[in-house]
Amino acid sequence: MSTYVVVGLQWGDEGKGKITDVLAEKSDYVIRYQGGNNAGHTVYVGEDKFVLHLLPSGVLQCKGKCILGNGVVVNPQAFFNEIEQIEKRRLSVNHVFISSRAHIIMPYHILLDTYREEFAGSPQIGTTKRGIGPCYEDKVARSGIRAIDLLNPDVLKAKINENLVVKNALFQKLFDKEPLKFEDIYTKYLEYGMKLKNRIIDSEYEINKAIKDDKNVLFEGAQALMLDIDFGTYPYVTSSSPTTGGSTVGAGVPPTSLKNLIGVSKAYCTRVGNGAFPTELENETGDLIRKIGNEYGASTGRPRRCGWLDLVALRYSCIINGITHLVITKLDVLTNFDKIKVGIAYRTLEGKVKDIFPSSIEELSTYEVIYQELDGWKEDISNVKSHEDLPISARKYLQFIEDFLGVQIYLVSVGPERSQNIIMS
Ligand code: 2SA
Ligand code: GDP
Ligand code: MG
Repeated sequence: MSTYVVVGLQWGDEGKGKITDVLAEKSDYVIRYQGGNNAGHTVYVGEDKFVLHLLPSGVLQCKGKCILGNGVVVNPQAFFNEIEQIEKRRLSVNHVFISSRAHIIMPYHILLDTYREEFAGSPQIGTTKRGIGPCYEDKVARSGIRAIDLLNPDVLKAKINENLVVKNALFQKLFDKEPLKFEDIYTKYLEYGMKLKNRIIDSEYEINKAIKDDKNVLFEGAQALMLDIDFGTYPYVTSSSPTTGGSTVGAGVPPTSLKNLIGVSKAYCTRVGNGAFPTELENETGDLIRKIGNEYGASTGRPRRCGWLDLVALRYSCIINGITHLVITKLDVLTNFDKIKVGIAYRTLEGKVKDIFPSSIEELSTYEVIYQELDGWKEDISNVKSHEDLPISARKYLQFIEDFLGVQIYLVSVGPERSQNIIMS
């Protein structure tokens, strides 16, 4: 019995949902600790496809409890929609809870996110327009509304009123939009509170007790390190900390309780939204990876930008996260390429070779990527179950990644289904 943290090591969509679902079978708790319904975590159960945005991806397999921790931002309507979807398929959702300290996404957050993306004076981040950034802004500004506030009509009334003074001024003066009406929001969110009443809990005590009692506790990250508010390609990032460390503040557990730090990376790279992507392939090869890998946003349907694996970025990500177990997904997508490239360093304008990921995306944009070319393979690997049965070139590809990063690969995923995995060593 132990603790597990699953995080994305690239720009998201590495297949964290699939891995979390697999690990959830043996978990007593599965806890989301940051982000909100901007996430899109896909889980296949046979032919049946589930895309989870807000609920932990362990919801289908975990027999214990699934919790949205204090670090998550919760859109109540999105929560009910997802609950309903799962209930329709005759699966239980009685084990899903929300931390009383989690912040609530309000209609003005979504509008602000949307208006800003369209406003010439703001950087075009390419957000999911789900109100994530503005909700975290209010949390830090200390004007946010938390799950517990939905259960107290007077507090809710006062907080909505205070917020509307500021938000409506902004909508009218800066964006030339109509103000929002207090009554509409208050009535709706009071109703949400009533419906959520039995699911809102002080989760921190329970999670810490579970860890002390030696239960299996799994923390599920959304997005990824390169989208992290501190360590990602700022400002083209999300507004939370999708690191392993983020789970301590996002679920209320001490750093000493974290044991198995599982980092998930695709065998290549993708990014959705704007911002730096050194190994991006804006050509036929990139289009081919998108087609074979079906690289489209799981929440918004946006086409994902595709490129070769960037080992400089991946090593940076493993260091910040302290990864103990590496998972490589979508290796099957690289089948049939004659040659596969991996980024191993950057060259500056002055011709200097760099092997660290820079803090300035302006500087990064002047770098040229130095690639190592490796042999591809032609054999279908989607049903391979053991490392020895992989083609020699695929094994060499994995070995190259392991050697470069100095982190052991623990699992290789060769297809979207639960069973399409190779456990290494
Ligand atoms: P936001 O909405 O404020 O979090 O957007 C800020 C940046 O973070 C990126 N982001 C994501 N990147 C990859 N996957 C995400 N989830 C969905 C998926 C995305 C989708 O699983 O496919 O459906 O489009 C996700 N969520 C946020 C976002 O693109 C911005 O670059
Ligand atoms: P997440 O956000 O990290 O959970 O990833 P997404 O669900 O957004 O995107 C990953 C996509 O790849 C999903 O459609 C998965 O079903 C799919 N997937 C996961 N692992 C594999 C794999 O090993 N091979 C293939 N071909 N698809 C995979
Ligand atoms: Mg995703």
